[in-house]
Amino acid sequence: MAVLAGCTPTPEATLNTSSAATSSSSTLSSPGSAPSSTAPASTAATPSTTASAPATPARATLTAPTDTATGLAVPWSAIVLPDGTVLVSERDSAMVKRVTTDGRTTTVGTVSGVAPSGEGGLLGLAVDRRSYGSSPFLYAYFSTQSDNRVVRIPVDAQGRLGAPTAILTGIPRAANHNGGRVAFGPDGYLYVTTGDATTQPNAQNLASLGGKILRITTDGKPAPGNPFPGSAVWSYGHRNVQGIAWDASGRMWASEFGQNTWDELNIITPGSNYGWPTVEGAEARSGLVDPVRQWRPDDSSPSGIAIGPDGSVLLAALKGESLWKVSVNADGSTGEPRRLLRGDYGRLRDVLTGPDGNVWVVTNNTSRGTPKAGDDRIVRLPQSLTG
Ligand SMILES: [Ca+2]
Repeated sequence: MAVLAGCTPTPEATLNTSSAATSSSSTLSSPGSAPSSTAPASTAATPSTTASAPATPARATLTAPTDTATGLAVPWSAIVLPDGTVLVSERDSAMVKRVTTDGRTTTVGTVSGVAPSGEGGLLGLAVDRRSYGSSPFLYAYFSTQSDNRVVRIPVDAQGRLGAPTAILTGIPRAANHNGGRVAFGPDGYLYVTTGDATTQPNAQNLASLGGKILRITTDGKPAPGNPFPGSAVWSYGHRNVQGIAWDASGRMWASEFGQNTWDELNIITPGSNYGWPTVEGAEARSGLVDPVRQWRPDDSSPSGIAIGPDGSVLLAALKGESLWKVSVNADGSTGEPRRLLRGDYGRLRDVLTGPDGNVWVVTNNTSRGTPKAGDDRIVRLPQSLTG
């Protein structure tokens, strides 16, 4: 709490200063959103830790989906800093951009060392919300020519990115199945999702970092209490995980791309085997954990996930061009998935609770699919649509 309190006085000043410093790439959109009315809400809306459900203070009222940012090139991951600043990664440009609720977009840095190709490039972003005020670091997952890796990047007082330091290297990389989501759990450790890098045996090989969910310290070491001594592995038997989130009860949820048959939503427990490549989807095999929900890949292909304001799990679906909403009961059981936004915005890459308390989605039509004018975009969704 002390850390968060320390963050609150500066955000708008920081935002404005650095926006001016990098104004060449500024754009204005959403003419209906007056900066003066949205900025205070952005500042006030984020003092929560990852240990609890997303905060829902002073939720901004929207009557319809509203563009927050347009003209992004292959955006991949969007996160909210403790001061309400939203950052988004661009996979192929390796740029990190700041997006404000009133539609301004500025570049805060380009991550060096990224070698984009295929599904690889600059992928996930994360911040440790509890220490960000005293140690402002951004964490990122990206592909080099030879591996995928996690880096720590200092953020200066103007919000600009410094030089990255690699903390975890050697994650298998291929044209496809690179995983790439990173997020701090409620325990304060950094979770990293990887893919099998199209070498299926990686997923069952505990000596490989591929096909896993990893749990590490901010120095990249295996986190204390990991299930396999001396290992960063938290769970295994994954094909390609690109979405993780924790609900208010501390349950960890993960999305996973299927091969031909079943995409998955799993509840992750330490040391568990999620089956790939032995099984795809639920087969009730001894020793393998079944997904709690599954979809045909044409209907879903889920990347980023988030816990929505009402506690549901939200999944951003690429091929399915939808936002799937899965309600969660107190015992962790789930309701029948609801399909939102079907076809409205094309492929969806990520979903988050924005600093205005509403659900935001990030589209992915510029690398695959059919981009509309203004793609790729980040869209704020009204409560009437998402709950
Ligand atoms: Ca599975």
